[in-house]
Amino acid sequence: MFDAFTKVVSQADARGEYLTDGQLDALSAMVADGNKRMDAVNRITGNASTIVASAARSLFAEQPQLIAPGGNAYTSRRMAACLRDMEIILRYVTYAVFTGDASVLEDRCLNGLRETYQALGTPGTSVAVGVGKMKDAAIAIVNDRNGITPGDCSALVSEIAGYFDKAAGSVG
Ligand code: PEB
Repeated sequence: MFDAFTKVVSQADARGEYLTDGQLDALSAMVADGNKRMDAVNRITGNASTIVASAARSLFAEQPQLIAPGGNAYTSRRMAACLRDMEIILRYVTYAVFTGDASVLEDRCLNGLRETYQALGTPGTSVAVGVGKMKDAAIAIVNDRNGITPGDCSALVSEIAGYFDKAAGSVG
């Protein structure tokens, strides 16, 4: 598991080289914008159950077969497993946003997840749609201009979007 700092150190060490100016500049910019990153993590974490619930509601409205008898989220046991899975994925996305690196998400959550869903007979494409809906909800919350000092968060938001896309792409 890497963060943005240990990732570049590991890459540099593999080549036996010092950090480059470009790497130092990129990490320095990340530190300078650290408050935005922490605010984003805080907002997503603080609204996690709303993000999961609204994404799940919208997924089931679009794909009602999931909650119909015989569906993959039918009976409260499977529904609970589904909501839990979405919450787990969202939690790992917040770790990736915090560390500025996808490796924690990849290693501890996404690695083998497609195969797990195949073995369970759970439609990964539907999970991917749910993750996409969490992405939209999370980004709307991060981009909310209320109660903050407004600034340019476009780079951070596209980084966050990338983590959700990575999660969706690895199951769908
Ligand atoms: C992954 N999900 C399920 C299981 C596992 C995971 C390992 C099997 C064991 C169990 O039921 O608990 N666990 C989960 C995860 C990590 C982990 C992400 C990462 C670290 O450790 N059903 C739907 C939707 C979708 C869904 C499409 C969006 O209709 C999910 C939610 N996951 C779902 C369901 C089950 C499941 C298990 C329904 C139960 C499947 C079953 O028992 O039939």
